[in-house]
Amino acid sequence: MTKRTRNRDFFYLLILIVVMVGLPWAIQAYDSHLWRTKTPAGAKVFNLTAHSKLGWLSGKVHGYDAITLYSKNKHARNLTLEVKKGDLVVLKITSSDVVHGFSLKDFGIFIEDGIRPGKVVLASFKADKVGTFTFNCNIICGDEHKNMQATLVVTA
Ligand SMILES: [Cu+2]
Repeated sequence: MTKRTRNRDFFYLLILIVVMVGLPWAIQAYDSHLWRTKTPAGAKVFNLTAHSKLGWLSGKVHGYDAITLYSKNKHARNLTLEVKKGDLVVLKITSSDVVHGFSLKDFGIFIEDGIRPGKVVLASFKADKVGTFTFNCNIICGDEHKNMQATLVVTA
């Protein structure tokens, strides 16, 4: 191997590393930039994942993680979200398996056209009343559909 081919190989390796590190970074940066424009400053942002067996999970959970991490951890299921009165709440909702819906009827939010795996649907509202509210799935998604309920607590 001559010095010249070694330099060239090194150059290509460098490009490969830049692409492999830079591309995910750029996608991440672009993604968070997009979300920043959609979520006003000061908003309480929650990630929610719907799962047809486990209910509402906290965070953005992939299907395989839902099964391995959450099936043993009952506390992770059907979570409770807590906010204060006056908070602007943004829910970033996704699915880990089938098509789900979302309804939080006390705040007039109904998503019936589907929450699909790999897609994030936004729901935002102002928590303008104190109390304990239930949100659920409004698309029949399986045997456990009726148990897909979770709680929003708005404190004074
Ligand atoms: Cu569902």
